[in-house]
Amino acid sequence: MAKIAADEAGRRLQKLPGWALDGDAIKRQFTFADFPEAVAFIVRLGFPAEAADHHPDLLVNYKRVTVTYSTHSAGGLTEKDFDGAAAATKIAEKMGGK
Ligand code: H2B
Repeated sequence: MAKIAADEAGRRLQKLPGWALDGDAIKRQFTFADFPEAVAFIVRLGFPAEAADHHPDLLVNYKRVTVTYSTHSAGGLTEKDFDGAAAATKIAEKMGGK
């Protein structure tokens, strides 16, 4: 899978509010109503991630979940990371995550 250059990554991030470049990755923190909702978000995101064979790094702090995507095999960002970020955003929004 082809790596996406930093300038192109910046353009794509404009369509993903809240997401930011973090080195070779993109990252966003979502806040949910409570801890179980934060964990439910992770479980829900797990299914499309597994289906796509593309797995985010996930960090839970109480009701906040930080989602980080990069393509390890490419050593940077690829299309799959932006697809994952869009999927995570959609799931979070459906759950009332902010
Ligand atoms: N997820 C991410 N984020 N990057 C990868 O390079 C990657 C992955 N590779 N999930 C996949 C699994 C690979 O290890 C398997 C064998 O397809």
